[in-house]
Amino acid sequence: MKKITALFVCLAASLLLMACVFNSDPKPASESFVKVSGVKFQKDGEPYYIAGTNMWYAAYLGSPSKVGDRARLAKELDTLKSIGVNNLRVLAVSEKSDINSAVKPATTNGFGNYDESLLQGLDYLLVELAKRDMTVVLYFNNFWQWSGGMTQYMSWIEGKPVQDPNVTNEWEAFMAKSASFYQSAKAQEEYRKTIKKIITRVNTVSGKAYVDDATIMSWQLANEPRPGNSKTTAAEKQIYVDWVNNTAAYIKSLDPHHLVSTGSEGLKGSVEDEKVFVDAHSSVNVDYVTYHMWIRNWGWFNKTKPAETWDSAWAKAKDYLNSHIDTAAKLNKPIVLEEFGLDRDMGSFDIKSTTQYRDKFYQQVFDVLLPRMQNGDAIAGYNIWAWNGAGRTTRSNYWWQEGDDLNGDPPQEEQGMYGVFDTDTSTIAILEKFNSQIHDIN
Ligand code: IFL
Repeated sequence: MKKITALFVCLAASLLLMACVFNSDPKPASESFVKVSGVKFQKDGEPYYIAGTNMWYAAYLGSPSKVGDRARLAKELDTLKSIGVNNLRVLAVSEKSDINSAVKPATTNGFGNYDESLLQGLDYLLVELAKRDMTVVLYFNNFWQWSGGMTQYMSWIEGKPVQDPNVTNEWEAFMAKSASFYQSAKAQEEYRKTIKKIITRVNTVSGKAYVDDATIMSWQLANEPRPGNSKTTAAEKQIYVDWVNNTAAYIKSLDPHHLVSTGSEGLKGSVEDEKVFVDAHSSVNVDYVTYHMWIRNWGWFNKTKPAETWDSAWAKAKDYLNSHIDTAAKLNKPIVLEEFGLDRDMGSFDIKSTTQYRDKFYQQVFDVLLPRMQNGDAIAGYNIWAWNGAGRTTRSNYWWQEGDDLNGDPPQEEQGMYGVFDTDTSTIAILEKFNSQIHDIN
C-alpha cells in the first residue's frame, strides 16, 4: 500500500511539473519591452512613437501616505490616455532638502534612508500605467534643486546647506556645485546604491520585479545633467562624459533589457559643445538620444514682448529641433524631444489667462516633427513639460508649499508657469490631434 501511495504521489508531482512547463509563458520577460531598431523604437514588433508628457510627481500621487492621491492619479491617467498619451516621464527618487524650492517629503531622507511609502507610490504608478498600456521613463537624479538632487548629495557629504539659486540668484555657482557630484567618489557610491535599490525592487502591488516590467521604457541618469557652468573646463567635460558612460554601463550590468537614456537637454545642456553632446550619447549603453527646448529660459523669446521676439525665437527653435534630429541620425539612434514648453500669455500664472503663444508654439513644434517622423527620420517622440491636469494652486503668489496640490511645475517655479491644466482645452486639442497623427505612422 505504501508503495502504491508513493507511486501515486510521484506521478502527481510529475504531472504538476509538466503542467507548469507547458503553461509557462514561452516569451522571455523582455519580449514586450520598448526596443530600439535603427533610429526608431519598437514595441511588440510594431513601431512605437512616444506621445508623452512630463509628470514628475506621478509616483507621489500613487503613494498610500497622505502625500498621495490615488483617485487623482487615476483621473489624470484616464484623461491622458483619452487624448492619446502613451508615455510619462517621471522622477523616481527625490532627496530631502530644507530649501523652499524643493518638494517635501522626499524619497531619500539621508543616504540609505528611504521613505517606503513613496517607493510604494512608484509601485502603484507602474501598475496603473500597465492597465492603460502606457510606458514610463524614470530618472534617478536631478541637476536642479527642486527634488533635492545632486546638490543635496553634496550637501550631505560636505555637511553644508544647499545654496538655493532662487534665493541667491547665483546660478553659475549652483551649477558648479551640482556638477561637483560627478567627481565625488562618495556621491557616486551612494547614487549607485540608489540606482540598485530601484532597479532591483520587486513591486509590492503586482509582485513583479522591476527588471521584468515592460511598463518601464527607460532608466534615465538624471533630469538635465550638465557638465557644469559656462566656465566648464575640458577636463570637466570629460569627467561628465565618463560619468554618463560609466553610469549607463552600471545600469546595464544590473538590467540589460531596459533602455538607458541620459536626460540631457542637447547642445544647450552640453555647455554648447557639440562634441560633449555627441560623446555623451555615443556609448552602446546609451540607447537613444534626448533633448529639451526652452525658448524663454534661454532668452530667445521675451514673454512680455511676444510679437517682437517671436520670429527670431522661432527661427532658433526650428534650427534646434532639426539639427538635433540630424545629429541623432549620425549616431544612428532615435531621439526624443522630452521637454519643451512656453508660458501662458504675457507670463501669467493664472489658470484663466489665455495660451495663444503656447498653443502656437506647440503647433509649430509638431509641424516640424510630424513630417520628419513620417519621413522615417530619427525623431521618435516627445514629452511636453508638463501636465498639471487637475492640480490647482490657491496661493496668491503661485509658489508651492508643502501639502499643496502637486503640479507639473515643480516647487522651484511658480505653479501654472509651464504646466497644462485640464481646463486648457485649446492646448489639449492640439495634443490630441498630434497624438492621433503620430499613432497612425507605421
Ligand atoms: O522646471 C524646469 C525643469 O527643472 C526642467 N527643465 C526646465 C523646466 C522649466 O523651467 O527640467
